[in-house]
Amino acid sequence: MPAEIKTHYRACNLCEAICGLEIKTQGDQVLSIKGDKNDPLSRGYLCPKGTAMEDIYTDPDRLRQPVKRVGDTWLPISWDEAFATVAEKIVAVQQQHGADSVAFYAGNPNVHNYGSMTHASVLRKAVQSKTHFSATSLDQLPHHLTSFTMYGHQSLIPVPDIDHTNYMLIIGGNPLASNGSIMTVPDVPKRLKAIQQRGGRFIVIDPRRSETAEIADQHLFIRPGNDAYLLMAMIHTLFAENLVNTGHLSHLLVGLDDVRSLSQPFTPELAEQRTGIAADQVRQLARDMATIDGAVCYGRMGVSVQVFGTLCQWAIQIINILTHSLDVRGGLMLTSPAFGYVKPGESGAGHFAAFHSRISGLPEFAGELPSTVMAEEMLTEGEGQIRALITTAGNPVLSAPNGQQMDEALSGLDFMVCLDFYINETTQHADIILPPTSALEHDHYDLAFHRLAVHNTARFNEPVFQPAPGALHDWEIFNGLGLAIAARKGIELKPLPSPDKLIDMGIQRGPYSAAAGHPLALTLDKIKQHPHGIDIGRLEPSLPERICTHDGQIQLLADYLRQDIARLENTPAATDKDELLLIGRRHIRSNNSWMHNAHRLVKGKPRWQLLMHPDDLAARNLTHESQVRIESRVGSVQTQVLASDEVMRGVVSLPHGWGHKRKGVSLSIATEQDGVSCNDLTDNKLIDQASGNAALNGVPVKIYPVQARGAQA
Ligand SMILES: Nc1nc2c(c(=O)[nH]1)N[C@H]1C(S)=C(S)[C@@H](COP(=O)(O)OP(=O)(O)OC[C@H]3O[C@@H](n4cnc5c(=O)[nH]c(N)nc54)[C@H](O)[C@@H]3O)O[C@H]1N2
Ligand SMILES: Nc1nc2c(c(=O)[nH]1)N[C@H]1C(S)=C(S)[C@@H](COP(=O)(O)OP(=O)(O)OC[C@H]3O[C@@H](n4cnc5c(=O)[nH]c(N)nc54)[C@H](O)[C@@H]3O)O[C@H]1N2
Ligand code: SF4
Ligand SMILES: [Mo]
Repeated sequence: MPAEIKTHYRACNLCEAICGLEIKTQGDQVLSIKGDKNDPLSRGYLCPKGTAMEDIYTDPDRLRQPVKRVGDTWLPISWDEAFATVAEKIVAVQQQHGADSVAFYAGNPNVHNYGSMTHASVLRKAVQSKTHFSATSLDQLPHHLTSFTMYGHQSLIPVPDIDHTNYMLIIGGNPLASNGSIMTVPDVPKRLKAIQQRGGRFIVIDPRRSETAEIADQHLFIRPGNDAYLLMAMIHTLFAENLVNTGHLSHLLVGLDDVRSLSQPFTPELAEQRTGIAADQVRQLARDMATIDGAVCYGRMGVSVQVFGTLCQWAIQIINILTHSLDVRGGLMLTSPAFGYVKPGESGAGHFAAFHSRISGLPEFAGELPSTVMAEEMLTEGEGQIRALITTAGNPVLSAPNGQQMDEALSGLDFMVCLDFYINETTQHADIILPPTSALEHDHYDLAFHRLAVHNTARFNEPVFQPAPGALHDWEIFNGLGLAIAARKGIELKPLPSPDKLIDMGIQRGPYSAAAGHPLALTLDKIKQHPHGIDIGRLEPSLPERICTHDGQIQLLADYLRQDIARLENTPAATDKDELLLIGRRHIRSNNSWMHNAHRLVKGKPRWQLLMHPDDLAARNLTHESQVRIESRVGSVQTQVLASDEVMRGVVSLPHGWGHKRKGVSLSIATEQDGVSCNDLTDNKLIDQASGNAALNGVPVKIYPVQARGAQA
């Protein structure tokens, strides 16, 4: 008799949109994956990656058992042997070279997997090293630093109230491809269209006419890395034209006069010179922000991951504050999640510059050093050198700048262990790989992204499939490995209970609990009874009670910003006419570096080429679809160029996460794809100096023709 057909509801955890999926299965087969129409947040939306959840589950290349390296091959081993070997090696390295010689790198999917978030601490406590890196410093570190210094908590990050805004200024974000970031916004195409349908507008500022720019009311090109001039000039204009209105936050603002005086030199005319956006247009943007009711300014990767990333994110907060757009309907608002609600006294506020990296002296944030220094800390001999690495759900060889240097650094380690289910560009360097279950085999509650969602909801999902016999979840690996290391060191350490139990405790202490006197009296059990998710309401104004600074005031200007504003003032304009600025690109069918092994996502026309303006091609005697050599300070790659007026003159665009034809990679579909790694060009020394975040956008490159085979140079 054929197995029964079952219907499951499960959030997709591939990106920040956390769409609800309706998954039909029969036995261990997926029959269909569709958007869950009854999900109160995603309302039936899903993107092509949602259906690829099946491909991860069925992928024959996905590891299902721990493996250890033997020469150039991998030998399956038991969990007991794996944990014992890793414990022995880690403890030996620490005995010989010190506790901090073992480093951690945590990749992006950790925040999409609640068991990793709740349980990584067990392993950390056992290892006791203060050398931590993560994808945060290749991404949203400027947001955390800004929230930490202004509002007193790194996770008190307000998001656009997109469902009620009348004017949205999107700077360096492409939600139509990314489905939103630091703004959980499933169904973003409809939500953007709804702004226009209610008579509002949205404007995109981007060096590329992105998919989002295509449907915007207005798109303005901007020279990469220069947004800070635009934002400072908007602040300048708000003061100069007497447009400042700080509304209900007025009595909370510390440092307003300093902001005014520091913005003085940044005229719209200076912004025009640096950005290419006309001075009058700059003024108009400021006026619109100030005069339109329910306006919001939002900036993402393009402005976070560039040389003035922190200054940009700070200036965006300031613009919202000065135009009475913070904590008001249609503006930038705080979320009220059932778990992880940030209020004064909440742990994990963050700390900054408590210690610095050994070689470049970059500051830590919340206990992490910038990932741009990870390779140099491995390659530079001396006391404190990193000798072993634990990666969890990360692929720094393709994700961090100067990938070739990272490759070399990893190959020189004494020991490396990876929690990952693929043998990819990074994990191929490991001695042992510990593969967790895939997403459909474990339960799920989104810890990170309900906290950033444009509408408050809560949802718990049971596993779609039972895990294969003997398989372990990420959280069980953290428990098992942590205990094995602790036992070897003679430290007493207890395993943590399963993640669902931990979050139930959090929910029962949260704002919708009986303890808080809320009529919903939420518990995890109650949430479980609603597999589509529970609607817990729109975003509501919630300041000043939520501000976590020591005095309850909003600190408009931290000291490091004064230095950074001076740095902006003193940065000369670029003069090298041959130089082009490299920016990234995301595509709806791609997901960072690790979803290129799904046939349904990579089929069709290739998407890894370099985009270049026709005039820039002509100036170099290059033609559409020709092979070019791209050179940066750190490396050189060859790829195909496409002529495109999508990018502004002087700018080229190459997506990251490609370049799978590296030695040792065991991904049968991904390794068939052409394309090079953008991060073989991005520069580990090109950083946002305020935070140490990588500047992966706006990287200076030069481009040359590649001579056809046999042709004379
Ligand atoms: N040039 C350039 N570089 C960039 C960016 C850019 O825009 N341009 N973007 C940056 C950004 S925003 C980010 S977030 C980083 C991402 O950088 P990383 O986090 O380092 O890389 P990912 O590509 O997300 O790799 C994820 C890894 O996790 C594994 N994995 C997936 N799910 C799980 C799981 O549930 N458990 C475990 N244990 N492993 C899992 C995958 O197999 C893969 O190896 O890249 C950054 N790099
Ligand atoms: N399909 C898909 N979705 C994803 C991901 C993915 O890889 N694929 N990754 C996820 C992750 S980890 C993240 S962090 C988010 C990122 O989410 P987003 O930030 O929305 O995504 P990006 O496509 O990186 O958008 C950055 C935009 O900034 C522009 N830009 C580049 N340099 C500059 C500059 O100097 N100034 C300005 N103003 N703009 C600039 C780029 O052209 C691009 O359009 O997406 C998430 N969602
Ligand atoms: S937008 Fe796509 S990848 Fe992101 S959560 Fe939704 S279905 Fe998954
Ligand atoms: Mo990211």
